[in-house]
Amino acid sequence: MENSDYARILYETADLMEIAGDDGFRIRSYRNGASTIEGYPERIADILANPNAKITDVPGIGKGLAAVLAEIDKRGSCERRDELLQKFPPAALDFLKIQGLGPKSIALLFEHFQVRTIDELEQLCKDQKLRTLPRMGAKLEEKVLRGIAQLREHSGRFLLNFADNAAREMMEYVGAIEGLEKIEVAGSLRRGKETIGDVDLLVTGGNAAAVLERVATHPRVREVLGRGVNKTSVRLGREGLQMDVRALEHESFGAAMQYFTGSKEHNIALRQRALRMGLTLNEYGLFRLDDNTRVAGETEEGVYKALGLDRIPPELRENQGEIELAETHGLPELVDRRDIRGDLHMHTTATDGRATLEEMAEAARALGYEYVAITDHSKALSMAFGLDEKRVVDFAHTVRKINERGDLGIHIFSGLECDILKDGAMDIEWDALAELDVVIASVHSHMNLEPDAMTDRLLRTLECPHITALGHPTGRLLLHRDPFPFDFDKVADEAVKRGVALEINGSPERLDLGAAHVRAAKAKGAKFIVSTDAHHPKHLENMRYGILTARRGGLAAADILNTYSKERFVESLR
Ligand code: DGT
Ligand code: CA
Ligand code: CA
Ligand code: ZN
Repeated sequence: MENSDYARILYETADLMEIAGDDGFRIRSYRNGASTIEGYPERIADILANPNAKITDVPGIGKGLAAVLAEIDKRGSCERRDELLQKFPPAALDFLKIQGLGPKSIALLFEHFQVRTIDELEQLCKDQKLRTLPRMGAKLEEKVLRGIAQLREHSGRFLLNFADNAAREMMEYVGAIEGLEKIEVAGSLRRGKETIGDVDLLVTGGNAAAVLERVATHPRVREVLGRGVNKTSVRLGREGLQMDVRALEHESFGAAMQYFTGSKEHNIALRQRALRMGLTLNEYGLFRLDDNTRVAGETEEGVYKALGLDRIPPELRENQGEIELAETHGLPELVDRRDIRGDLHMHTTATDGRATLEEMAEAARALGYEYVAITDHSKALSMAFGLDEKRVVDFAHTVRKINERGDLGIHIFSGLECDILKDGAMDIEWDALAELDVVIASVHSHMNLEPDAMTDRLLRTLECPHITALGHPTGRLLLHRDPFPFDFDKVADEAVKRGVALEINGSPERLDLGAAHVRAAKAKGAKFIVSTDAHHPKHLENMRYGILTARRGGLAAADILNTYSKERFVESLR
């Protein structure tokens, strides 16, 4: 079990306890414990397994939680969770995933209606029954209906990093087989889509039967869904991620990569193009219609070339004009991970990060970066012990000294992730912001304003002359919270006019901006930063997901400020 598994079970239990009306202090201790474990650098499973380590040495884990963690370690649940799952209908955990429906409302629902399933809850809303309960109204009914629709849309999809890690694990496991020539990721994961339905892997070389056999024996396999001569499908772990592994002949590997990378829409357009050229395209190759001769198939590039196209990067294969561009050699030169010279959004122990400035700097240096900006939270985030004006100014001063000493081997920019207040004002006085190199302005509260009010709020924010970038501009949390509604075009236009960059936040829970917004903003001439919002040194590696999103949005290195050299980046700051 990973730390995120322990954390999830603790959060769930806390939610169930809240529905049950348990003691608030106990609920908080579960949530605090979960939050600590989520960001804890060591594996909880290792600590529990090590007789010389004490789990109560982890901050926030007392004797009570220690016992709970040991139980979770043993059987994936704990006593209180089991009791409550007995007491409430099995769908209680799904109810908690409905946006806009908190534990208190769920408790009321269970008390007054015999709702057992999401379908029944949906019917209650449609029958306008929710509004008969205290503090519930027509608005909540609408919200719950929307929440249910979203839940259905989200169910069965996974975050990009989760699918990515599972794919890497399997590739390493299968890669050990002798004679294996290639094992590659295809499908939406290769296209870098923000959420993944299932993982598609393709292999060639070696003994196909042995490869497919080995897939089924991976320790995380929970269920073998299908087993054929060319394909094995498995379901992994308690989360149930599906993985399809296909074995192919060397000569058709390229065609199969093309076919199984998709997207479906891209493939349909490509097949139509083939037909117009007297060719037929399938997962085995590109063939002439008249005499069935093979024209291409061994490599993907060969398939595109035979269709009169430049090779289209997987991230652009969504049938959004990329085929036309490939025909006229007009595809953009997409940004590459190696173009990135620094990360401009990260937190430290000064607020809610888990590592010191020095540790973050060292990790960034190890990634080969020239510079980083340290951007801790501002005071509105009091839970995170956000910086006030005095601490902001002191911090700018400290960073100047650090750079003069120059002993960290990397340039530090003093920064701040400054909260945007409800009315659009900055959480920190402009004079203090002026001392900093990099200011990221972000919304962390009041996300349910009316769209017009939210637009006005962001337009007012952009009046501040010290902002470098708008942080995670739509506020979405993938599979969890939709973007807050506002007039994106208006805000992006204003950002362009004022020379404020837009962030592509590479945290896999966010990927915000998403590809469609990136594309639209680029068309307006916007500049971007791609950053990780790291709260731990290992999060710096999430740059990879930010880059995938930037590529899906069609960005080149020149569109992104943190591909610039330090000197040029400084010049670009207003
Ligand atoms: P996902 O798994 O929902 O995140 O998205 P994909 O794109 O990975 O979809 P998946 O796993 O169903 O199929 C993998 C690729 O296989 C897909 O991107 C394109 C290709 N493919 C699947 N079904 C069809 C089809 O009916 N027609 C065509 N042309 N291609 C298909
Ligand atoms: Ca897939
Ligand atoms: Ca699939
Ligand atoms: Zn933030």
